[in-house]
Amino acid sequence: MNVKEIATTPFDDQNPGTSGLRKRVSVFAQPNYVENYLQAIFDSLEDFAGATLVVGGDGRFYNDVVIQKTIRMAAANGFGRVIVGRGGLLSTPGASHLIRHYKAFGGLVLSASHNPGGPEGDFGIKYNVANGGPAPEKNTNAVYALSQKMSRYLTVEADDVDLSVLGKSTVAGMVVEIIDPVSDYAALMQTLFDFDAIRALFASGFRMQFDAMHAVTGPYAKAIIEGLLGAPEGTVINGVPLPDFGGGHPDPNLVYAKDLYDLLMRDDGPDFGAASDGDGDRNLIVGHKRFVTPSDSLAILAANAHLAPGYKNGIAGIARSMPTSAAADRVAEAMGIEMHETPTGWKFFGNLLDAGRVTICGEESAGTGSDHVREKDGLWAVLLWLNILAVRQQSVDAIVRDHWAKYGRNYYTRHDYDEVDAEQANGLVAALRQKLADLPGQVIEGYKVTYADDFAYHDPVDGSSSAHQGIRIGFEDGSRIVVRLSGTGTVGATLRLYLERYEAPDGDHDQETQAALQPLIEIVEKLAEVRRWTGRDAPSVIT
Ligand code: VG1
Ligand code: CO
Repeated sequence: MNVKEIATTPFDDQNPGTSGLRKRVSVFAQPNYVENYLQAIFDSLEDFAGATLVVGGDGRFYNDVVIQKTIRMAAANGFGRVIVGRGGLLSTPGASHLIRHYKAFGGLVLSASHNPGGPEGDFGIKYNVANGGPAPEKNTNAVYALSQKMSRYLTVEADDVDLSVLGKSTVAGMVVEIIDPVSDYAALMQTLFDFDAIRALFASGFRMQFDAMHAVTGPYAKAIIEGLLGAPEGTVINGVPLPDFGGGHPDPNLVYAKDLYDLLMRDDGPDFGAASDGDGDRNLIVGHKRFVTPSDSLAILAANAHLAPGYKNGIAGIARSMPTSAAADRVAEAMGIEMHETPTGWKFFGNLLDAGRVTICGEESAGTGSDHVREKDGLWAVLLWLNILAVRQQSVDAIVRDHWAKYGRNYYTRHDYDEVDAEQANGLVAALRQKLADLPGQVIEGYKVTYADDFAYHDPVDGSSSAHQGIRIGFEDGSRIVVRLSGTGTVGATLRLYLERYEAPDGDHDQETQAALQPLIEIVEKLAEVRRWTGRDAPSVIT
């Protein structure tokens, strides 16, 4: 093999955040930028000669360019085989499954998830390890350190591989295998869910709308929901992945999936609505006249998972990210199983899943998943909901209300302030941190503070620690305020405020969410002084 060693300059950039490196396409398109990052990843790995690497992305602009670079560099660095999804497409959970299924050394997932795509949009690169999950912090820190002192990268001279044709070819001696992105994933889903029961549900006239947002889940949802499960054609909309996601923002929330939400709120709307994000790891669940918050969805899925064949023996435990509401905690308590609170980002669930301590995990940001892969999985959540609906023969609204009547309701909202000046955002957090020690015991607007800290996580499996994961302020009645800065934004800083209030099983479950949380919205303004620090009157996005 004719390996070329090409001189380059250090990769002068910040430490990749919550999920790999995310930047504007214009940043990735700088000379040697992608090469430096990929080489830093490869240099951080050991003993992979001849091993398999899984590569694919959400189909956004620049996906194909980076895949061709990756293939040449993987060959030069000594991989034996690269598995690529046809058209360069792989959803994040799909890639996670392939890494596990084909016992690959790892994988590269090319996506900026829910961030907009296109020449003016964002791109991203994330490395996943052999268990199928995002590289843990010790690996990402090592990649970052190496990226700061790059002096060369390795590549080979070779033509582009035709990504549209299934089958095997070789690049400088390395096997390149183009596979159907959907089939292995669809087979896995059939081992977990009762496809016959869901098929019967659709056959009975149950109506659903799935919005793939012109992102990667289109082909998956069409093959599984309309194909295997027999839902009528047209159930999946925006099902063709486009490099710019059709100009949309592939974030399945109440702002960017508003059309779907509005449809479900109509008297004649369908029974069930769902959407997924750019790379297919998030999910939005809306029943007829009932939006399900991701935190509630996690709790409800955990409480009902045993209704699906893949979980019929029950679940070992639940994990949720720290800002996610405590709704799932009540389910774990009632079931007498382990409950874990981890920092934001899926990488923190990996050890717990590998150790068999938890089966279901979730985040307030519309991510839910289980031990079937090591990423959150949008379609998996949708299929589990469908399986539960098929067995219980109740509406989404009835299931949600039953849940609240049994466990109580955690009113929950997240307020995001996008593209805030980074200095102002850091100033706000630093000032709030200063106040924490004095808060416990204080009564603010009638709410008594029981604890206030900067969340630090101690991984019970490998003993590692992660500090400064967000500010938590807890109140006597179970209410909570969380303040943290995003690790996935690409412009300035994104400030996130998370507010939660608990209402007992026999309490009032019919309040409007923002109204129910108004006292906490006022308390967080008082403590964090968001208006003063950011100059903003209102959040950019409320979910
Ligand atoms: C956000 C979410 C977090 C999620 C992460 C990646 O991170 O809050 O829960 O794990 O995105 O999701 P942050 O640091 O911006 O709050 V995905 O679907 O964009 O890979
Ligand atoms: Co995503």
